Amino acid sequence: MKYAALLAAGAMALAVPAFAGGGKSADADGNGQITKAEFDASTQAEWTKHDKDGNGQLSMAEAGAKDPAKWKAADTNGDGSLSAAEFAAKKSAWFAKADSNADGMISQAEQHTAMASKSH
Ligand SMILES: [Ca+2]
Ligand SMILES: [Ca+2]
Ligand SMILES: [Ca+2]
Repeated sequence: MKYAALLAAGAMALAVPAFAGGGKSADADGNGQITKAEFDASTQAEWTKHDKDGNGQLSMAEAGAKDPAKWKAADTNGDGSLSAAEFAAKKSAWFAKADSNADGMISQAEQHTAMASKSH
């Protein structure tokens, strides 16, 4: 009986995710620079993740958006939800703004600056 309990405990330990600090980071190769390709891939993944009903449109509720004004600005065709293209356009604008030295990559410093200046 004791053995079974130990095995069960072992199995539970294995079930705990092994990776710590699991990244939402777009820096897929972990070199400290986010290229536009990495950024686009991450944007796509993020959009897909948020589109919970899979209807190809991201509603404000699905995205958990807190700022209706910003949402409306991104919703360029004004239908109340963001298509993948609208979402990508909004993200691309952020990328261009964050890439302050315009080398096509977001360094950690640039990322930090962009996050810090982001108002909620
Ligand atoms: Ca949706
Ligand atoms: Ca729209
Ligand atoms: Ca840069």
